[in-house]
Amino acid sequence: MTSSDRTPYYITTAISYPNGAPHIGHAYEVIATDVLARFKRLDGYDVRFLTGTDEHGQKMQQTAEREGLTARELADRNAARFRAMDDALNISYDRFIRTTDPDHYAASAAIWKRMEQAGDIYLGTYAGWYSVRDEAYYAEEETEVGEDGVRRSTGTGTEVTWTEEQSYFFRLSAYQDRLLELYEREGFVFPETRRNEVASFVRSGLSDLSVSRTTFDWGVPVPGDPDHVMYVWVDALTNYLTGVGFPDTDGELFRTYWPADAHVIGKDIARFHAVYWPAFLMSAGLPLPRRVFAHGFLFNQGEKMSKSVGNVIDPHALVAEYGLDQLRFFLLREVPFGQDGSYSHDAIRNRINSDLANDLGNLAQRSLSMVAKNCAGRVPGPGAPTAEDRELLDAAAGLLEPVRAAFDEQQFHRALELIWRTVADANRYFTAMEPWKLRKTDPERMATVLWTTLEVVRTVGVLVQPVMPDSAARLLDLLGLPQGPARDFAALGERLAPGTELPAPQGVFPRYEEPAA
Ligand code: ME8
Repeated sequence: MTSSDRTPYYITTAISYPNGAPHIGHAYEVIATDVLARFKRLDGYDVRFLTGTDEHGQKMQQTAEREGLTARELADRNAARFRAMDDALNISYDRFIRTTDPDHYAASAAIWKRMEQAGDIYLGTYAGWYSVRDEAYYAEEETEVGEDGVRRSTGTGTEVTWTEEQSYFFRLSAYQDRLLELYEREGFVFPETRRNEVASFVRSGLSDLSVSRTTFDWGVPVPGDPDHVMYVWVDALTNYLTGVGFPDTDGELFRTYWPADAHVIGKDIARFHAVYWPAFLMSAGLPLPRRVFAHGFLFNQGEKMSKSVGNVIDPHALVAEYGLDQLRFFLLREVPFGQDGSYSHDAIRNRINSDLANDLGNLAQRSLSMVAKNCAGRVPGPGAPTAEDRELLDAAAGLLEPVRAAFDEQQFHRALELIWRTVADANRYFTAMEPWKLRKTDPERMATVLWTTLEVVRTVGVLVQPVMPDSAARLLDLLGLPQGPARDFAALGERLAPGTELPAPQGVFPRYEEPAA
């Protein structure tokens, strides 16, 4: 199949502020998005996957000043760390965008001019509360003064400062009705709780949005007025367009992939993606993304991560401790996507030892080692199936459909739960059939039991590739399944070919052993 035969699917993560090193919350988002991108590729889509860093704004400038660097130096140093994290996490992005990339300046200027031509940009004076930490404006009633006399955002707890300056405004208030209509569209903002939150914010009335700043200069210059830089969220959101070649709307990238199918983001930035972004696009006369998925927050043993508490977890350390695929599996299996989740050493260890080592690892190990010993290391040939064989094979063959449905709603934990139910069935089947006894009494029946079990391992191996790319590849290697199309979801309906020579079996999912004290 050439790429043009396949349905395009454009998926993005939020772009992270590189004002510090990446943490596990960043890793969580990019892993979940990678899993979706890989799933769609295996399911026959022509996927484009964008991730990167959001490098402008006051927060970056202030952090750089504190560290005695220029904003550009800070961005260069930390963007490299985000990219290194993505590579260490096996993230299959097609482009790592930095908002300091030259083509991004061109895209940001172009969307600005379109909004200006639509009559939606005007010059005024901004006076109100601004949170540098959140890079967000808040209405007075969204803030409160704490006992320490400091005014903070009630939603995020970050300090706000009074800001008064000449500013360009975007006529956001004109989009209220069109936005409310948009939220009626099934699944534009997902999950439902976030949609309700965003809709009630919009229903309560929208003010025009200040979209430029004059008190610092680390940003994209406003076309025609270089005293102003764009408000960082205007340029940040535009990254999704830059990633498909905007402003070249006639170009192949743009024509193929825009509008985006999914913007995957955290719940704290739903307002920017579900209110400002569609309004900018409507104003610019561009099609709207199909879905904004807001995931929950990840906490360390239930506690919010913060530099001052000292519980910020470096994703590289978790990979070193538990293994990459183990971490990827844990994050998606443990935390219902969309809800907040927690991770702890015990929870990760338990998932590794029960789901991976005991359940899937054991199923593969015991069937493959019997095949190695008793079937001359070749895929055995099955005889006529019994009712039990058929039931198990049907369960495996029936997995794709509900797993795909769960993925389409980003219910990864549900998809994995379904797959693991079949793994448990297969382990029970294997134990009940006692193939080790059949070896002497009925070798043909033994061959059927082993083949049936390997078929389940193949199906599971193919389906878990998005979540655990390396481990699944090793598992499929052990089954002698050639790389390439035989591992696509379209090939799930095929069967393991009897007689295929198999490599010597090896454990793919080791137990986690506590380091000696
Ligand atoms: O918000 N758990 O950047 P960012 C889960 N530059 N997700 C988390 C998290 C946690 N503990 N902490 C952060 C920005 N995230 C903007 C985005 S997009 C055009 C601009 C998520 O570095 C957060 O919700 O603060 C966001 O989706 C992403 O990490 C980057 O956060």
